[in-house]
Amino acid sequence: MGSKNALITGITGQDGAYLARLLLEKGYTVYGVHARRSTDTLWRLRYLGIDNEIRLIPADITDLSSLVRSMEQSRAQEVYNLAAQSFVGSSWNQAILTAQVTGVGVVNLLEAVRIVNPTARFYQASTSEMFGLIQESMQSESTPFYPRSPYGVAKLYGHWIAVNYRESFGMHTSSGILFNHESPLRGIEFVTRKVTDAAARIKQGKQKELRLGNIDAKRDWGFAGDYVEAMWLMLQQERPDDYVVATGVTTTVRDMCRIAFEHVGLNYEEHVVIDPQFYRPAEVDVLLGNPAKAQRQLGWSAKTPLQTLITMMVDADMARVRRE
Ligand code: NAP
Ligand code: F7E
Repeated sequence: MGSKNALITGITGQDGAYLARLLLEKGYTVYGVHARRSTDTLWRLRYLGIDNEIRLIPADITDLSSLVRSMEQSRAQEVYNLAAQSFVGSSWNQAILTAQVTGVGVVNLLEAVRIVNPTARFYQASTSEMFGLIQESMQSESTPFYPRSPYGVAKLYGHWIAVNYRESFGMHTSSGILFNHESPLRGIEFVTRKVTDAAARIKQGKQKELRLGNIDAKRDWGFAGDYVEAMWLMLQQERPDDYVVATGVTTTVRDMCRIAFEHVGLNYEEHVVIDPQFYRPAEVDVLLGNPAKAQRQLGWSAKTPLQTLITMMVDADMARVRRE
């Protein structure tokens, strides 16, 4: 079998970098949609040592013609749509941008696939945020959705339009309903990285306190490196489908802080300050995924417990802060 071509949008993000590395290891030729920015966005690809192995195509998820060109240039048989305005906290202040990038961006890419190569397999990065105000204590593929942020609403559009293109046009579109997943490559605005970075800085005398919002919120956190394997597996199935990808364990932000600070010999209670500016207009209090279908049909399960994940992130931040 000749090597396959894959196109990844959001390749400069956390998941894009890990997925690109996985596909390169599997012998794919990897193309990435690269949105123009005035700042350096290639640091994650450099961190993984793969920046020279990716073929970047200048394009934007809001610009259909650039996506058509990306499909033509890459001749991709597999398309992974990871591009998004992905920070829930910003989505209330940038609701329209979030709708355009995270929602309408999906149909732009589906159209580009339909125009250029409708047989290409398509992965949509759906999210547990679509469950929002949870309707069942453990969320599975059949749990009703109730998004609680402009981000969650935009993702719900993306999810259903991917289902719609599957059912209307027979396209091979699959959605991974991924619960929170983290790594040393996580953006600093997300709570795990904010905490692990702060623990490292406080330990090394470069920061005194850590200001957080609702630390009683609970999340089902896994390791991004594990989760990108589930994305790939979905596109290897004969039939497209939707899958919850999660660990099946939920933990408070408070306990996650405790793990991070204890790893460097600190007590989080002496450093965390509650700051209402980090409260959200509507909170998702608790998320807990049921990954049984992914386990059964894909043979996938999460490998990295939260303790291992958070200590890995603290160690990476300790080294990063030391180098600064
Ligand atoms: P991330 O680190 O925030 O990466 C987002 C990516 O989207 C970046 O590469 C960004 O490019 C790109 N992007 C933003 N606007 C764009 C535009 N207009 N055109 C093209 N690209 C654009 O997110 P992530 O954590 O890797 O997550 C990957 C995907 O999974 C996202 O769709 C996210 O919503 C979804 N998801 C994430 C989680 C999670 O816990 N991580 C869970 C469920 C679903 P720049 O670097 O140039 O800004
Ligand atoms: O917040 C609480 C916050 O921003 C987690 C994205 O990848 O996962 C992510 O969305 C929890 C929330 O992630 C702070 O209120 C308290 O309850 O790390 P987060 P998120 O909102 O769950 C989903 C699955 C996605 O799809 C998204 O793209 O932590 N929290 N204090 C805080 N959160 C932040 N960011 N900062 C705080 O100071």
